[in-house]
Amino acid sequence: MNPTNLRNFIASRTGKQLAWILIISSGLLIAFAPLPDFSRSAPQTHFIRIEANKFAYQPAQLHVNPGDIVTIELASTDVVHGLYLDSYDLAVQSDPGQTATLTFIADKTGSFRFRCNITCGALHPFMIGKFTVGVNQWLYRGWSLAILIVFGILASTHGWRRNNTFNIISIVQK
Ligand SMILES: [Cu+2]
Repeated sequence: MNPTNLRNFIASRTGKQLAWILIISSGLLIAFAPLPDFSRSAPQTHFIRIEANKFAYQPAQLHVNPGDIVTIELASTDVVHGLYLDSYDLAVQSDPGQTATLTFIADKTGSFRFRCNITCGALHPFMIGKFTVGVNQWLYRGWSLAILIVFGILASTHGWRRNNTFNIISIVQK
């Protein structure tokens, strides 16, 4: 579309129509545009100490980038606990007051459960954590879309006329 056509197209719309076109196209952009790949940076080394006691891990949420080298140091503070990482099929176990380490490359992306694999008491099945590899794209996209929706609702309830502060037509025509 050349500049004259674009100008005619814009002039033939009302401010409100333009606002919706703008909002809908931003929405599509947020939902489908590729995000920069943060994981391309050089692999990092993580040393993560996880304390295990009945019936929780501390921390219970881990996040690394794909390709990172991860060492988990499991430290049990009460009874024997284990840590089994789903999908990676890796396990480590630590005796009371002792530590045990597990080193691996985070070469599978996604969110994986880790769980205690040593029966340690009544609530043992609930002793779980989450290991995430990679950028959680949907989190960013979800938040951006939510903000856009609020913006859209505000725009439609307050009206969006040619003389408003948000005067897209005069901005474009200048
Ligand atoms: Cu356990």
